[in-house]
Amino acid sequence: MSNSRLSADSIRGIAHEVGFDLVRFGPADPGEHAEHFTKWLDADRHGEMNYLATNKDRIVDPQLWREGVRSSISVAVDYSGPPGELPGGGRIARYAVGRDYHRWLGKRITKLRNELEHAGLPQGSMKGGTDAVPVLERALAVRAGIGFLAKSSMVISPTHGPYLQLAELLVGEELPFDAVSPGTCGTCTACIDSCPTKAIVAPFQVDSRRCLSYTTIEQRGFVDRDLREAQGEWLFGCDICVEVCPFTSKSKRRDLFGLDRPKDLAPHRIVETWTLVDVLEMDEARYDAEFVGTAMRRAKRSGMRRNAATVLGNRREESALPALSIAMRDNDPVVRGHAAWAIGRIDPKHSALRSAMTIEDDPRVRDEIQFAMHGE
Ligand code: B12
Ligand code: SF4
Ligand code: SF4
Repeated sequence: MSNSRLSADSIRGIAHEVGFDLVRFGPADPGEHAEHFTKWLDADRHGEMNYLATNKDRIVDPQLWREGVRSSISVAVDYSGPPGELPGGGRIARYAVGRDYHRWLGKRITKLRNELEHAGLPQGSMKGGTDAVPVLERALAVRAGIGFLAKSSMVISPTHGPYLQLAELLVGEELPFDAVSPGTCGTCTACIDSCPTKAIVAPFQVDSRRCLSYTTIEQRGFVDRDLREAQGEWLFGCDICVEVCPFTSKSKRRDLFGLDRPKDLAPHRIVETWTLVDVLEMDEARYDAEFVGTAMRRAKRSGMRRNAATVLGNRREESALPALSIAMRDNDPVVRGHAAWAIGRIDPKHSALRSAMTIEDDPRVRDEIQFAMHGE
């Protein structure tokens, strides 16, 4: 290793100490993955995530993000654990059940950066983060040997499985790159076959516009009607392509080994105590007070209430009809429209639909009410 007083083993030791389960070194650029990414953008598979297209140049060329970076210290935390389920129904993807990982994982990356500076790496040459960074984190992780790229497009570690949150610190040092990870999907297609919306359109390729992780989190406004039933129980995100993966049960996951879950991953009180009706009914003040510090804030209040209505409809939850009827008079047309859809699934002849039709003036909501009552 050039330009550094630190050995590769010391860097690894510091990163493990800071709290990363996997630490590998690889190139600081995405290599051939850059082309896959630009093709994906060209096919509009990013939907409304315009920040990906806007940052395209920096994403494919990390030198534009921080000049002089040569290596990536790619790290991962195993976030496996029990499914996130609200009492009475509604599922939250595992990555979002605890504190917002952008915060706690971001803090670990900052700590790693500070510790490495303290140990001798020049601070100015480092740039890092997690998720909300203009880098292809999966590409860097694969190139560093954290895991292999699977058909679901998840990076899977043969030892720790797919429940990995990725982060990275790009540095100006020439670190000794690790070997690429062993492991392959072989002939398995379980994730492709099980995806409820057929979002994995080809091996390694996800069309966000169909992925529940996009429609329930990133997408604003109305969700296409033909994707709502497939949303099933999912209130926020989706874990199906990971749950069905054979590497999930084969791996040394934290939960299978009875290891302590870090407190950051402990389920938030919303996940432990709220019902779907609570989510549907929450006002702005309650949303602000309770959702602060959770990754679920990404969906915004409107998105969470929309999702709650959809799941209540999928559950055909008759006891939710009074709350859904009140939601038909909400200020938010997205909530009104999805509440109408949900009522239609439970009781298409319900009086709330007829009375809402007499006063509704938003054409999209009128269309939803019409569909709820008559299926057309
Ligand atoms: C946008 C985004 C999404 C989008 C699009 C995902 C996608 N697969 O395209 C949506 C909202 C759908 C999403 C969903 C999820 N995401 Co996401 N997401 C991101 C984000 C912000 C950018 C990724 C991106 O640019 N996607 C565009 C595609 C083209 O790139 P990619 O996802 O890296 O996929 C690679 C391969 O697909 C390959 N490829 C593409 N086409 C082809 C074709 C061929 C032939 C080949 C060989 C390869 C290939 O090239 C890509 C680059 O390496 C990253 C964070 C980051 N900064 O990287 C997190 C990230 C990828 N997401 C993550 C997670 C955890 C999830 C979810 C599990 C969350 C959930 N439970 O709800 C789901 C999983 C869905 C899935 N099967 O991918 C983790 C991945 C962890 C891991 N072990 O892989 C990341 C790294 C965040 C993090 N810091 O932990 N996500
Ligand atoms: S997260 Fe769910 S919807 Fe998205 S690709 Fe995986 S199984 Fe399909
Ligand atoms: S379910 Fe099968 S095809 Fe999909 S990622 Fe896992 S091993 Fe690969």
